[in-house]
Amino acid sequence: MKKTAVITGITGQDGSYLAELLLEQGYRVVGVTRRTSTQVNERINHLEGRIELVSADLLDQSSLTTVLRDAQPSEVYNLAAQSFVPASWSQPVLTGEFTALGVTRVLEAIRAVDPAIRFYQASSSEMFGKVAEVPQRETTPFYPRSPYGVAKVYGHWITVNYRESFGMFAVSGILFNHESERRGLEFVTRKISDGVARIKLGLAKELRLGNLDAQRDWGFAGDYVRAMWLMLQQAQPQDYVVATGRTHAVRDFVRLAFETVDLPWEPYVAVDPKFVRPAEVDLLIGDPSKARSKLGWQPETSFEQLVERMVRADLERLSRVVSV
Ligand code: NAP
Ligand code: G4F
Repeated sequence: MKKTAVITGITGQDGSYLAELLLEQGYRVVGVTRRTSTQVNERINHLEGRIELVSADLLDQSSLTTVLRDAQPSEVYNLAAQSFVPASWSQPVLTGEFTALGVTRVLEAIRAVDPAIRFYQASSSEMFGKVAEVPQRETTPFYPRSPYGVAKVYGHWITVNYRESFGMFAVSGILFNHESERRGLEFVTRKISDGVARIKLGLAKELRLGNLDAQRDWGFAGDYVRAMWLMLQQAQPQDYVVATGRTHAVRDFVRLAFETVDLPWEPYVAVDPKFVRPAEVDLLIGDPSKARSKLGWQPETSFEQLVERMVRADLERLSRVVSV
């Protein structure tokens, strides 16, 4: 019989890649969307007819319980969140409701419907914040630096707590930054790839950014959803760091992105204090050895390949707009 998986956040970057992976694995995929006045499902339009969409919200307990009661999944992937770090300073309470308490609501829905459902929580390297050790691993203490990071620490520990309190198969993937051509335009990598493509096509004259010195361990989202799935196929529920083990400064991403279109970066990039954060996470670099040894997971896309694929995808997309 086909396995059923429920994905919250299916309209997001990771939700779309995970849905593709689970369909390939033969799953029935039920995606949770929230009600909006206009339907913007651009990341999953190509999956129409192959996935089922149901309406629920992380703020609404009964809607989550109803979704699980109706869908009867064996696996739930909680990818939904307010995921943009700067927005967590302007909307800290909402971020706490979605990104922290929302996790408890999904866990409570599982407990009410079927505690045997396996649960994946999208934890984040933002939890390491002002890092206590380099590289960061599963045992590294958390020191979050934004309301988003604080909310993710709550989501992480409530997942551990439900595993220990109720014996649930509830795990967290502590994922380092992962990107793609489906990344939201407000995140730095996509802002750069989109900005570079616009400059190359004569649609923009400059790219305004914040802290160019911040370092991130960037991987490709398509590789990272495989780790999520593998975590739920294990005999024991455990948490894993998912990362490449390499780190690069924002400036390196910028330089490579401009190199892809044969332009120097310096004349086009301006630092704008508007994009500098009240508290920064300076350096993230993960140690993925546990994921490699226990899950057999490793990233397949290099940093250089990631930058190139994102810039080329934006060039292609914007060229189509220009030629219309
Ligand atoms: P994303 O593109 O921002 O997607 C977030 C998803 O959450 C969207 O589908 C959004 O729906 C949904 N959502 C937000 N609030 C909701 C609510 N109240 N009820 C129901 N759905 C709601 O994020 P992503 O990059 O795919 O990341 C997926 C998850 O991994 C997030 O939890 C993120 O915090 C975490 N994470 C991401 C990274 C990364 O580098 N990408 C790293 C570590 C952890 P709408 O389309 O309606 O807005
Ligand atoms: O792309 P970012 O906005 O991602 P950030 O803050 O690292 O968060 C992402 O990764 C987390 C995993 O560690 C996820 F949990 C989270 O949901 C999200 O997906 O910023 C990356 C770095 C920061 O240091 C920021 O200060 O880029 C720097 N940056 C410099 N200029 C900028 C900009 N970030 C943005 N968004 N926009 C800029 O203009």
